[in-house]
Amino acid sequence: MADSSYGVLSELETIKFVRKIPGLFAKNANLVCREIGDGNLNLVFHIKEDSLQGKSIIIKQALPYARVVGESWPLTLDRARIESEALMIQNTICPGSVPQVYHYDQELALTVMEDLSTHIIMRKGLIGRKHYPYFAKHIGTFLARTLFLTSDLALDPQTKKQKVRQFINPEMCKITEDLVFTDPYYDAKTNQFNPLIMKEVKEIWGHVELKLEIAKLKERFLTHAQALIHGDLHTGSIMVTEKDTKVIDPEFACYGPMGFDIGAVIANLLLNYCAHEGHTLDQNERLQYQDYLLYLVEKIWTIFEKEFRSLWKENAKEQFASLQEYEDDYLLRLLQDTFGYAGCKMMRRVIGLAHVSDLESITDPKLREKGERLALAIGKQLVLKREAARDIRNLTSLVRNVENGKI
Ligand code: SR1
Ligand code: MG
Repeated sequence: MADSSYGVLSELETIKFVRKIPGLFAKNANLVCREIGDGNLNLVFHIKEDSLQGKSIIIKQALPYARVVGESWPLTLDRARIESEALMIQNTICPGSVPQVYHYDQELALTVMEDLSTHIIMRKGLIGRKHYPYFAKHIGTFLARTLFLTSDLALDPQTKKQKVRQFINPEMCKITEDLVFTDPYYDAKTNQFNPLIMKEVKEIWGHVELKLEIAKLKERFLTHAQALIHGDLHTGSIMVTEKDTKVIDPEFACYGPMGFDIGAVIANLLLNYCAHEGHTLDQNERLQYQDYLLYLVEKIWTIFEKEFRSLWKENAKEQFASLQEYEDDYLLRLLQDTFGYAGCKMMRRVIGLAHVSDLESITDPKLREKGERLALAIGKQLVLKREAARDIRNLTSLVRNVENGKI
């Protein structure tokens, strides 16, 4: 591997690389490295000092293609820059909410960052019906702070436009445009879904009113540079302990609609809700956990709204910010976007290329179809009814009504 050009690192090369970074490990430290990545796109190396209490770090290296598909799907290495710069901004705006970045190497498209081995991927915890008492507070605050403080509400227009330029991320956005907003709504080659739900999928492909609403939401994603969004904020991009929450993987970050991030968190809690139709066969246990998930959804929005309004009062620079009607209208539009994007994100995970392990880990397709059908039905209604939304409780009652066959 030449010093000044990109090359995919082996575990041994990764050890050699970290030894050269000043201040990370002692000169003679005995280092052990393991590639542990199981995501769709990158290599992830865990490097640890081979001693009790030994220090450890993570190195994430972007591959020049999507790992999940292979070399036939080339992908920009610039996503490593986007990720490291987004992490640094998020850590400044909302300290401790993301892994700390120790080093970024442009040539090798890699970021050296804090090891979060004490945390687990939240999706796994939710499949195991775990409770996270601080999660709503943490993620509601993260969303409010990162979205408000990177928007035109808080930044002067010049600074904001420089940030828009810094986070131009066309290749990663194209993945979202295709996989979230386009392919699931027609018979695209990339789609993959359980043949047992063919009828429901075809109903979606033929639903003109629904496709019109998806087209509007896609257009808004393409054109509405509202705030620096994470861009892929599902529960696989969140690591948790009972007391702590860390948001990871902002390689899809770009300027986009705030509701896209809020909707992503909510969609993934609802996908988990649907998956318990197959995972948790004891009805009492299932209903209890599903109630908990809906409680989380309401609490996340409530905390988000409270924090967003308080940032508005204290930090808004926009001249019209003192107009109470503008603040209320802004929040209402955010809520409606949240409904819409949550709906899109639920349907894409059932029909499109990339699924979620909440549903995929139900190996029997007959058992899985119930949750998949429910996810499609909820997703569809969230998109169709979004303009009628006035309150987050409209969302949780929509979920219950769909489940009870009332809509
Ligand atoms: C090829 S990438 C597929 C999906 O994985 C990521 O987590 C994003 O959600 C993307 O759409
Ligand atoms: Mg990711």
